[in-house]
Amino acid sequence: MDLKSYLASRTTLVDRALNGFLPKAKTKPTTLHEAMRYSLFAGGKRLRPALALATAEACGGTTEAAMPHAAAVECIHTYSLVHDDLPCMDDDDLRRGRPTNHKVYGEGVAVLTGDALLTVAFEILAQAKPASRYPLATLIAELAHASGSRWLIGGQVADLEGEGRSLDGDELKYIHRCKTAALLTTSIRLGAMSANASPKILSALTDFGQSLGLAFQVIDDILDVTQTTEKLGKTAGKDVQATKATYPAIFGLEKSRREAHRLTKRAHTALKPMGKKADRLREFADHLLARDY
Ligand code: GRG
Repeated sequence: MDLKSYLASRTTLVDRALNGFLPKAKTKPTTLHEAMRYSLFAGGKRLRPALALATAEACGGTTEAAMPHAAAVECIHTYSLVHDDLPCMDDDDLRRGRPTNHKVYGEGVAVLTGDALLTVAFEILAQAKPASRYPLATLIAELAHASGSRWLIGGQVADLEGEGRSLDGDELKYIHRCKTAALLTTSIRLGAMSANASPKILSALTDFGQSLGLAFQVIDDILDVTQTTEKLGKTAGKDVQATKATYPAIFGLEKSRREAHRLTKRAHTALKPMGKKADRLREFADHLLARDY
C-alpha cells in the first residue's frame, strides 16, 4: 500500500475508534460533547495517531493494540489546538478549515472543551492492554510527561513569552522541541510500547521522533509564510503578524529548508537499527518534509 492509501486507511480506523471512545454528542452536557466532537472531527491530518500505529506495526505489533495510544495522543493534540487558538493565546479564527472552537461555542466552553479532551485522553489510554515491558502506569506517565509543564505546556509558555522579543536559534529550538517534537516523539514511543519494543529499538525510535518532530515544526514555520490560508486551513502569515520567532524569521527561507532536509536525514539515520521493518516510517519522514499543508 502506498503512503497516501495507508494514511487514508489509518485515518478511517482512528476516526472510528475516537467516535467509540468519546461520549456521544447527545450525552449531557450536550454543548460540551458537541464541542469536543466539533474540534476532534474537523478534518485534522491525524499524523500523530498514524505515526503511533505505523510504529506499532514496524515493531511487530497491531493497530488494534495501539489504538488507545493513538486515540489518546490525538485528543491531547486537539486540546492543545483548541487552547492555542483562544484569544488569550494565539487568538485565531480558523482551524482545520473551520471557525475555531471558541468562535462557535464561546470562550468558556472552548476552555472546557480543551480541558475535557485532555482528560479523556487519559481515560482512553487507561483502556490499553499493556505489553509486558510497559505497564499501564508507564504509558500514562509517558503521555502526562510529554503533555505537561516541561514539554508541551512549557513550550507554549516559552512561545508566549517570546512574542515580540528577538530569540536566538537555541531558544527557538527549545520551543520547537517542547511544543511540537515532544508529542510527536511520544506518539511514536507509545506505538513502540504497545508492541513491546526492546529498549534498544525504543531508543532508536526516540531519536527518530525528535528529529522528525523538529523537521515538522521547521516545515510548519516555512508553510506559514509560503502557503495560503485556504491551503493550510488555518490563518497563514500568523507568525509574522504576532512577531513570533520562527525558523524563516531567524535563519531565512533557504537555510530553513536546508535545516528541514538535514533533520529528515538525521531521522532516517536513527532508523538504521530497524532495517527494512521501518520503511513505512522512512516514507513518513519524507512525506512530512514534502508536505504543502
Ligand atoms: C493550557 C491554555 C493552555 C494552552 C496550552 C499546549 C498548548 C496550549 C498548545 C501547544 C502548542 C501548539 C499548538 C503547538 C503547535 C504544534 C503544531 C505544529 C500543530 C499543527 O499540527 P498539524 O499540522 O495539525 O498536525 P492538524 O490540524 O492537521 O492535526
